[in-house]
Amino acid sequence: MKSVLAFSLFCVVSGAVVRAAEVLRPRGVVLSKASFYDPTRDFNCLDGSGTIPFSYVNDDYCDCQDGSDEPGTAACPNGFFHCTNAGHVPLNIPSSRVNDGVCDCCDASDEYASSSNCVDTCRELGRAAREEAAKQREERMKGYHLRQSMIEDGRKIKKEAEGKIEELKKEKEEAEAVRNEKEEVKKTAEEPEKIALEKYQAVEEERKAKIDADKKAKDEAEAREAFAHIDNNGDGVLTVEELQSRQTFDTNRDGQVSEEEARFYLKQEDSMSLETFITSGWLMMRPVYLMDKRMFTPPTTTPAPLEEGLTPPPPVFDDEDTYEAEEEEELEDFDSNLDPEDDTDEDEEDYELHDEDHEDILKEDEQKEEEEEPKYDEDTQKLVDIANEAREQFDEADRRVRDLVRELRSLEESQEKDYGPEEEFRVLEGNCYEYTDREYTYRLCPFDKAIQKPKSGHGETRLGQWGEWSGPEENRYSRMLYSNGQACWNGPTRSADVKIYCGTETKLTGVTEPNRCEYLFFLRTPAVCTKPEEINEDESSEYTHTEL
Ligand code: MAN
Repeated sequence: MKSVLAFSLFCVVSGAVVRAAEVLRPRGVVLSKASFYDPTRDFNCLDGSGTIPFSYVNDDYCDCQDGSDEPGTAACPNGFFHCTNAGHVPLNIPSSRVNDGVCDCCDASDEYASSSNCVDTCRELGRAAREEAAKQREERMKGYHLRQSMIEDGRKIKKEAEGKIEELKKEKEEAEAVRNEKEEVKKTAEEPEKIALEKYQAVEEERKAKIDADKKAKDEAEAREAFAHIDNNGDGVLTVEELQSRQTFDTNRDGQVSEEEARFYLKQEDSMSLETFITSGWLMMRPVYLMDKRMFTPPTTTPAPLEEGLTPPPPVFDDEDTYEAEEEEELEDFDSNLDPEDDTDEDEEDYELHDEDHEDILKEDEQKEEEEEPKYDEDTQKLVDIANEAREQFDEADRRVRDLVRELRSLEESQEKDYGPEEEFRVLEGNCYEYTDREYTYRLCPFDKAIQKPKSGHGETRLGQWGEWSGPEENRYSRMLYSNGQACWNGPTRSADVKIYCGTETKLTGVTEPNRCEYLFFLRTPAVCTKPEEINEDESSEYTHTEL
């Protein structure tokens, strides 16, 4: 069957596309191949597999191996039918779809001999498609313009950073000079100070030794006094029975001092001599003993072990009321024994040391320490003051140098990063973008890190640190890789691959985990918006013929 369609041919004349002439071509042939189908000559199969009379073209019998003799029928299994789809986009469909009852071409040309009643919808579809394309193009254009300002801003930041680096380098040099100067001053001031202090060294050692000895003597006196108090019969030995007679040692507060409780304080022995009491027993009993003497606030944690394997059980209070009632009785007894003049009617508040009391004690201690500070003669003190001042000044100058070095290093590191061929990504640094799915909130801080946070619960999982651009060679800046994240249980260290695509704002639009602990982020940003191609009005017209 021969079927030939008249069609328009376009040619370009001085840059404008104009309709030139009409050509004839068989049904289903793309315009660009029309010249191969010349009705005045035999037809050469396009693959060169044979030559047939032109009348065999579209005669519903497949002659050529490549199916090129049957562009408009379903005769060749490997052939293609071309729909021109005037008004929309041309299309090539497999020959088998010709006249199969399904409308494949919007111009209905594939169903010319079927009962499917296809209608030409190309104009409407084409219009809608063009509108959509125009919208997308507009977005792209907007993105492209935004990219230009990102480039501008990025370059500006880079330049400013360069300027800042120069400035910091100068400042650092100056600061180093100051520091060296201060170091000299310090050394000079420390020399005479050292000599002057040498003569105080022996005095100082003596003073410290005296403090230690005083403390030891005080502790021992305190121990002896307590021993005498507990040693009911005054025989110089503490026994299980004597400890049992003192409610103080009822550590579990069950109302009685068991043998076990008593023996604990006697280091598991039946008795304890004064000597052992002074060297170790007192250390164990002191906390509970003094607590009852209202001079000690029970520690909230277990006291440190006194000897290996010997940790006194912390005082146990069943409930506050019991403690108070029992303690009151005990304290009365205690007070009357030790300090008969003490008032025994103090209310419960007096059993505790309050924060203010603690502060007072600390202040007192500090004052004592200050009072105990060695005193130098006037000349030595002057030298010490001068050296102290020199040390302070040196420390300050040294700190300044270190701060500058740190600042400089971080700026230089930042300058070394690759922010894209035109610095367009630089403005993203310092910002973070989030995306939340059903389980997690993901955060991407470009050029820094990628994070995962469970929606319920606390803590963050580091998915990776900024690594490198990882797009294909021809489009390297289309992907970022954040690697070396937290190790995955029985798996790799976590990593995040970031796919970047054009949009009018920078936004994280999705995150998936295609493989366990390997994350895929989708980042939209104008930074990758290229300029959309110019649309040639005529090319977009309904008579465009492009082979797909
Ligand atoms: C956490 C999350 C998940 C990850 C598992 C792996 O639950 O980081 O994304 O798949 O750990 O054990």
